[in-house]
Formats: sequence, C-alpha cells, structure tokens
Amino acid sequence: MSFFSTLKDKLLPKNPDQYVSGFEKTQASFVSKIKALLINSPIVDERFYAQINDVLLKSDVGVETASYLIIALKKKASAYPFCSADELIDMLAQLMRASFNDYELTLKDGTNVFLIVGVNGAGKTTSIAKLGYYFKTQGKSVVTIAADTFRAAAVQQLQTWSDRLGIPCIYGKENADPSSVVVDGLRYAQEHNIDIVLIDTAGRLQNKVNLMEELAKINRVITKVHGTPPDFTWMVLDGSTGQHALKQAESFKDLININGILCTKLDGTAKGGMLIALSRILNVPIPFIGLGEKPEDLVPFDPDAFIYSITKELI
Ligand SMILES: Nc1nc2c(ncn2[C@@H]2O[C@H](COP(=O)(O)OP(=O)(O)OP(=O)(O)O)[C@@H](O)[C@H]2O)c(=O)[nH]1
Ligand SMILES: [Mg+2]
Repeated sequence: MSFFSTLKDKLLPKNPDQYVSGFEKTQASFVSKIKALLINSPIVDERFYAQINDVLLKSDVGVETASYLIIALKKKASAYPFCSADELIDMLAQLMRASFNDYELTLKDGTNVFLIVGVNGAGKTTSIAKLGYYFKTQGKSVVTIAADTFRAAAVQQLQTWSDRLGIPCIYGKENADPSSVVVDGLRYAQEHNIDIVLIDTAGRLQNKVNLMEELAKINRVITKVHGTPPDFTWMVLDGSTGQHALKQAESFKDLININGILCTKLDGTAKGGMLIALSRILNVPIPFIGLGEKPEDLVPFDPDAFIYSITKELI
C-alpha cells in the first residue's frame, strides 16, 4: 500500500477541511510544480532529483532541509531500482511526514502558565485570543495578562479580544512595569483557581538586549509567584515570512528556553514548506498553527493533515 493511500485512509475520519483550505496556497504551488515535473520529466534521473529540489525550495523548505530530503530520497529509492516517478513522489511525501514528531499538549492539574513571545507583528496577541478561545471551548478557565505595556494599543487589543471571548484580562497602567502586571495576573489566577494563564509580551523594545532583559525578569517573577518557570514558553512566528521566521526562531532560541512554536499566517502563503524546516532544524514541537484570523483558526498542528493538505491533488 502506498504512503498516499495510507495517509488518505488515516485522514478520512478526521475531516481535514480546515487544513485543506488553510494550506490552499502551498498546495496549489507545490502540486502544480510536481504535476508539471511528472508530465515533462517522467524518468527518474539526476535531472529529476534536481527539479524536485527546486520545487522544495520554492515551497520554502530551505536549502539545508531540501538537500537532506533529496539525499534521503535517493537512499530510499536505491532499494527500488525500477521505481516510477509517481512512486518517488510518494516516497518524498513519506519523508516529509517523517520530519515531524507527534506532539500532544499535556496540561498539569492546577494553573498552567503560558508565556507567549516573538517579534512584533508575528501574531502573539491574536494567537493568545485564539488559545483562550480553544481552551475555553475545552471547558478550561482562562485569564489573559497584558504584559506588553510598551504600546498602549497592545493592551487595548488584548482587552478587546478577551472581552469578546468572555475571558478576564489583567492589565496595568500605561507604561507599567510588565513584571508587576504579570504578578497581579498570577495572583488573580491563584485566587480564582484558573487553569490557563496566557501572558502577552512586547515584540519590540528599544533594542534586543532590553527585550531579553525584560523577558528574563518576567521569567523570574513567574518562578517566584507560580513556583516554577512558565510551564510553556511558546514563540509565535509569522509563517508567511518562511525561512526568515526560522532564522528569527534560531536567534530567540539561543537566548531563551522555548518549548513550543506557534506558526501563524500559513493561510496567506505558499511557503508552508517552512514547517518541515522548522521541525527538523529547531527540534522544538509545533503545538498549534494559525490558518486565519478568526478565533477558531488556531488549530493543533497535525502533521498527517498538513502533508495530506499539500499533496491532496496528487493522491
Ligand atoms: N491571515 C492570518 N492573519 C493572522 C494570523 N495570525 C495573526 N494574524 C494577523 O496578523 C496581524 C498581527 O497580529 P498581532 O496578534 O497583533 O501580532 P503581535 O505579535 O501581537 O504584534 P505586536 O503586538 O505588534 O508585537 C493581525 O492583523 C492579525 O489578525 C493567521 O493565522 N492568519
Ligand atoms: Mg501584540
């Protein structure tokens, strides 16, 4: 049985419609190029591999991951000397899937603290609102903390979202010390037995050193009040910037301990292949992805559904 048909059977009961429409642009670009390749060069030779490499690069898989996939593909194909071009594409999809580890979000009893970080405009505040919506629909109690006090509008934005979703939002005065707002929010969570605390942070300060110092200070106060560092420190990345987002994550990862990545704006881009590079190179799980602007558009990342969505027309 081919990988494609196993994948299709696995996905049928799951209804991957949201994935299929969210990854429409990546799918259209990837599939049209693979189809053209299968029509124009149906013979598996060096040229064929070079063209697959090209298609991968155009989906923003990145040079390093594309070359890793080509080497792995050649190795896999060497066991099947007469394999057809179609079979080779099936093997490629299988290798792309194997770049991801499965992840299951495990919450602890009591309060779970999520510190959400990332550069400005990546989608932190909207992702917090969406996470609030997700956890609320799971029956959890949620509070948001507006620790991005650098911009008054940022506090307002989180308040508006939280009000709309019926979630309490803890905030301080304009230009308040973000750490003091975090302390207030954590105390509120303790007093009200809140399950999920979502902390919004600034994406830009005067410079990177200030930003990192502020995040370190927030970490210290969380450790003091909550008893441990944040349970989840998730970095939000703008997926539409492709390989650029990967570089950003690498530099953040050197400075703070990130244990999850939220990749947003994948609906507006053909660069969905960057997820493969993210997973392979950073070795940090991708718990959720953003496939649109509505609260329900942040979905747990399902690698099977992702590969299915971008290869659907080839199956
Ligand atoms: N299409 C699409 N747009 C998104 C997604 N996630 C966020 N956005 C949009 O991206 C823009 C920036 O999002 P914010 O949440 O304000 O980003 P931020 O990281 O909080 O930005 P700063 O507070 O300036 O650091 C908004 O217009 C969001 O609606 C997504 O998954 N898909
Ligand atoms: Mg924000």
